[in-house]
Amino acid sequence: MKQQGDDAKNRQLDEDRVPADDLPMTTDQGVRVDDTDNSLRAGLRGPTIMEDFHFREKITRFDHERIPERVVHARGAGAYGEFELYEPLTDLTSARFLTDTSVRTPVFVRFSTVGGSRGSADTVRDVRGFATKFYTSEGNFDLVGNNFPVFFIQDGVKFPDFVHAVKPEPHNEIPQAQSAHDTFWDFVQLQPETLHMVMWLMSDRAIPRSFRMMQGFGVHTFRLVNAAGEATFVKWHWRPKLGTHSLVWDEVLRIQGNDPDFNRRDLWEAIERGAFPEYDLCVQLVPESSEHDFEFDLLDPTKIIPEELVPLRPIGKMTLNRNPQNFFAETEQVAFHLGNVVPGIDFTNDPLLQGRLFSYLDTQLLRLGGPNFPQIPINRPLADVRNDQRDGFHQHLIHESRTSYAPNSISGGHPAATEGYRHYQERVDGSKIRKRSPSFDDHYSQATLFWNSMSSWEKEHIVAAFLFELGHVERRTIKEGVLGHLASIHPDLASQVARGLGLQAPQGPRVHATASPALSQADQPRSVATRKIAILMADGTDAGAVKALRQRLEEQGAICEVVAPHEGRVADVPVDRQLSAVNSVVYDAVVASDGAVLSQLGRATFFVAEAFKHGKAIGAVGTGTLLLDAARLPGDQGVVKGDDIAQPFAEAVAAHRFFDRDVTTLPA
Ligand code: HDD
Repeated sequence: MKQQGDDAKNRQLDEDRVPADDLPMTTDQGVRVDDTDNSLRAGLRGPTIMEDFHFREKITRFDHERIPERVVHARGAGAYGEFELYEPLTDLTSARFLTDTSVRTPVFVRFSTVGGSRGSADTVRDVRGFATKFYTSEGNFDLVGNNFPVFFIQDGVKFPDFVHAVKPEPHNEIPQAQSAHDTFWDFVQLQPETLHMVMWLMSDRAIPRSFRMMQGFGVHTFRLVNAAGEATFVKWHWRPKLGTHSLVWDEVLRIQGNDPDFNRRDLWEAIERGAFPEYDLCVQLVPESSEHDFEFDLLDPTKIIPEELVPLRPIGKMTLNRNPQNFFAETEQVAFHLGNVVPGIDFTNDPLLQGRLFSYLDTQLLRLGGPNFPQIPINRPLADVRNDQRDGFHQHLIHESRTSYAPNSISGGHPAATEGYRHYQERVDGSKIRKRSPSFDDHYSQATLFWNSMSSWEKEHIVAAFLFELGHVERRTIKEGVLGHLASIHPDLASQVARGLGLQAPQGPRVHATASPALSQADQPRSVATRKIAILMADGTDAGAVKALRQRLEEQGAICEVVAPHEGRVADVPVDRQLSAVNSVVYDAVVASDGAVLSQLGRATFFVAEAFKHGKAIGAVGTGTLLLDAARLPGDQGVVKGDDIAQPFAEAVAAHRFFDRDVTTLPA
């Protein structure tokens, strides 16, 4: 079966869609309902009567609306799209969607935070899930990754411990969606395999500007297997076309109140506008013969293969081009499973990967109420499903065959496919032991590599993050334990954190100076496209200048919103947001187009000063410079003023942030 774009999945979903209509209401049994506002009662002021089947059905359905939220990754947002292949990978894999460039494979992606409940804020310091379901013609392939390339632990058996430590503490369920508390840092100090991932968590990667500006990683080493049965190790990478960009911590704290749905809304609005998020799928390939050529173990999920050692090869592009129509039916009920692979893709013995192979199917059985969840529209493969598995809760199909066993001589049955999935024939030989390989022992070298690879502003942000987090830890012994590990990562990191905590950094061993420049976010693709710009206006603004600027920015794909002290219009320009209803934190950049009125308003000067503090591009046209003066900006890096600022301002916005500004004099 060949699929053209996501049409095939669309057509399949069409069969299950219930469009809005204004036909008369019925019960679930199809009986028309004449009144849904009043329960059946004995007399006008009498008790409700049991035989009111409509009341009973309506309330029962309401009582059962919730399913268990995911144990982790409870909060998420999804989108449909398609994957197209750049070049056939026939020498590496037999997977059809990776060998035929004429096939466009439908996908569904769910992005998520990890620690928070379903209703928690989007912009917390956390890992982001990046899970992709490829509906290939050979069955579903799920790439269940994160936006960090490593993980906290090396063995699946530690996952409940880790999750219990980072989740709210069990006695009072505080704090929500935060790692800044004793149990998380206690786990870190006692389990140093977490340290590399903790460095990522303390970096700006943990507060992405957008799901559209975030990398994704399969984390583990997987295998590609070609038609001849030959295997190659592979690491999966998603690279966003818009570059990898982050928010800043102070901004994040304010966004949580201003717009808890910040990342979810951003994804939704971009797709509604037709600004479809795009990601390259890249692979790092290692021949089986080179398995032991590295200083780390390829099976250790707390290690990356630095791009400088094994370059990334882009093999295809994913475009997200359609929003779901029903959050529950699609985004909540989607069930990912690391074990969903197609011929040509296989696993390795990474003990974390192996643990995950058990957990995902197990969790879906509870969350989705039984073994028939693959029949739910969002989970249903496009490939035909034929087997003798039957019955169970919520079976939707009526299997007509009189036999549900194989082999059978009565009604055909399902013969084994000649070209079915064949597991890679890896030779395995060993004694049963509960022990980790010594090749998993080094917990510091790559944490140091990460630190060494950061620019100076990224290092400052990491130190500030450690201080925020450890500043929320009550027990001094835990802080000291963490400091001990930081000293083994880098003396500069340890001493700066120790100073802030008023503690002494212990002496660590000598650390290496190797860096991997690809890990830094300092040099990213730049684009003004989809960046959100606030244009501050007030009565008296030169509307002509604003319109001209807006047109030039929008031609390049920017999204401009007019923010003014009141709703309605300023001159003949419609106001999008009222100044008291928004804050600078939900924008990427600000243009001041009036100073006469706005410089008298504390809210307006704060708007500009705050945007400056968060490193954002600031523009001024006309009397807008007066507003900048009133905001007392302590510098002019990324500040563009003049009559024709469109081009230089667009370039400043595309630069994302100006982190080298000295903002120490601005209020915290
Ligand atoms: Fe997991 C959900 C990613 C380790 C057990 N995981 C889940 C999701 C993502 C990841 C993106 C959300 C999927 C969705 O949107 O529905 N998990 C990872 C990555 C890991 C990882 C990249 C390490 C490399 N996970 C991991 C381990 C275990 C689990 C070691 C258990 C042994 N993960 C689960 C789960 C979840 C889950 C409990 C919760 C909800 C779900 O599966 O569907 O089974």
